[in-house]
Amino acid sequence: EAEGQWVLMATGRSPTNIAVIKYWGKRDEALILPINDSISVTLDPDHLSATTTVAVSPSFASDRMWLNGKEISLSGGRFQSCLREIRKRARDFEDEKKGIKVNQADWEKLHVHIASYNNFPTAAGLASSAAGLACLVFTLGKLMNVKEDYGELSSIARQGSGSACRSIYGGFVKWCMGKKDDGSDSIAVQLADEAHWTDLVIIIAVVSSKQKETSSTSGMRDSVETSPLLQYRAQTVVPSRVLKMEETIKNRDFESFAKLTCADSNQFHAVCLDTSPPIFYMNDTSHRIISLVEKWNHSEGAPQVAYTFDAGPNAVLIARNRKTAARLLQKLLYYFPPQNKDLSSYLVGDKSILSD
Ligand code: 2P0
Repeated sequence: EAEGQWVLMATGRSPTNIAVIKYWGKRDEALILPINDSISVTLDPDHLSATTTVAVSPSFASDRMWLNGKEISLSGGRFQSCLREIRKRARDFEDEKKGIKVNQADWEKLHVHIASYNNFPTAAGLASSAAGLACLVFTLGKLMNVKEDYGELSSIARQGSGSACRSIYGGFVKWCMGKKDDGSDSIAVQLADEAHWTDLVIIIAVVSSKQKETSSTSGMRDSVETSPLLQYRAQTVVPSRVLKMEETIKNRDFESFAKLTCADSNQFHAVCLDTSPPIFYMNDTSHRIISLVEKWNHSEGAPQVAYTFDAGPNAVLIARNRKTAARLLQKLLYYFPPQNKDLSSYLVGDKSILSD
């Protein structure tokens, strides 16, 4: 190889995360600073994850990115923020065997090529920005020999997409809204790792695979500007709910976990309705799934399944254990047989529960 024609590469994988206490509303649009804390559970990386390879070479003429094999524009401010923040923290790198040496200052001039894949159908209408941006930041950091801790990486991922900061860790994660104007304390922390509560099984029922009509970014902007309920939620409801949820997770208290998770999902969608013009993310099928779970939980005398819905109609169902998950799957397949194209089911979790 001619001198200067080397390529350095790094590959990483990040799963998506599902919020059980929702983030909805920013106090700073550019830095992506939220108006309340949020808590999420990160999925197993075998399902719903992004895999990203980043390469750097003196022969690259510009920064470029491919998503699922198709080139996409890198001109957006959010991508540029993540690239800039990682480049700022890049360190000297040397591979003596290959004779490659990159000084701190060189990273500013070198261009990157990024290839990212999602291991789930993009058409399934499931959020992918959280996994994608977390993965991009983490992998770029590895490539550029960044030594910052995970909290710092989470605050960089946050500038790509708010919810991405929570995908830096596995297990249960809290995004602390922070107090500062520069966002340096708006970071994610791990509440419990992925080995803490392994009984839980998550099933995602794809109600519609259509692209959502209102993006999260513009939806939450409208809510901040018009919803009185959002102010009440952020200032009065979420702070105490976050404390309760932290206790609940620590104690693996499913009953309390399910109550808080369902209540928070419902309040988030109430905020959407309280927005002008109102935002409808759930549809009739979503509502029927809620009724099914509520009735079942009531008839059992204690919650068996928690539901939560994000900025779309798909149901994320969290079963207390594998046995319950198998029963849930049976009910879903009975009440929502997946013959209709709009009602196909996409299952996340241990596939073997089907044969239990
Ligand atoms: C969450 N959602 O906490 C909430 C619940 C959707 C509903 O975070 O503008 O894609 O990139 O910060 O992170 C979706 O919003 O929005 C989201 P930006 P993001 O998971």
